[in-house]
Amino acid sequence: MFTRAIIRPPAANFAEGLTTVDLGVPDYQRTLEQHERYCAALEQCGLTLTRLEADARYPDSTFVEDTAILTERCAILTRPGAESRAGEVEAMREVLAAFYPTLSAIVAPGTVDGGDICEAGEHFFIGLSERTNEAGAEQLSRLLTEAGYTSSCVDIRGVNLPGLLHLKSGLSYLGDNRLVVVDELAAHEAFQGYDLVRVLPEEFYAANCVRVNDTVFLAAGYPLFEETVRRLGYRTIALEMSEFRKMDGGLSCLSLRL
Ligand code: CIR
Repeated sequence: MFTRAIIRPPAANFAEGLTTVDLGVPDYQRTLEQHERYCAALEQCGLTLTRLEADARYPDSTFVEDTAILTERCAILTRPGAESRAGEVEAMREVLAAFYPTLSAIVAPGTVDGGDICEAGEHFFIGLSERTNEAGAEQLSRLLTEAGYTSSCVDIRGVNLPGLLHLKSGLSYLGDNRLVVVDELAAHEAFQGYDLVRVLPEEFYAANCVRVNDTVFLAAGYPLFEETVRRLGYRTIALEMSEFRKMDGGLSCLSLRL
């Protein structure tokens, strides 16, 4: 059960962040509205929010998930793979110190973005990507092992799917041994033994969804996927994500849940 989430609203220069997709410039007002609805949905699920100040020094800093990996037993500060985001971690250190007695950290030459780390109960999938390198994955794997978890790597660097910035852009864990996965990743050996919920190619953005206690948050506008999740018995909340998508962001990256 999550009881809390950490969020940071987008700053006025949000549109100056990094992106690999060509979907236009986000509208700031709409971005704020979408973010506020996301926060309201978290509160509706019973979570208490730690609302950080918008930070214009880092236009991507609303994507707080990339700065840390939070588990029931440990918290690990990342070392983001994009230089423009490196400074985001320091601020998160202070915030997390209030909730965790000790914090571990990924160190150079390792890089890890939280968006590449998919928790699946006692197991963690670690994406190797443009942001998360082998050294970072090894450090993280060791820290997770020390905490009693297992992990495996999934290399997405050769996968040809525009918008697949992080592993979790194409993979989510619903609980109940169920993984949501895009076609391009479905055959990976790491996912054997799980029930796979496939996302159709035309709806691939929907693969980044988040189970928040008894509810699955999903991106609005992907009706087939939403229907699939409902039929599996989950309550759903569909959230408009158009402005975050323009900056390669998904639902999971807008909060750190604990
Ligand atoms: C970036 O390129 O770092 C941001 N524009 C998007 C980060 C999205 N984070 C995530 O999916 N975990």
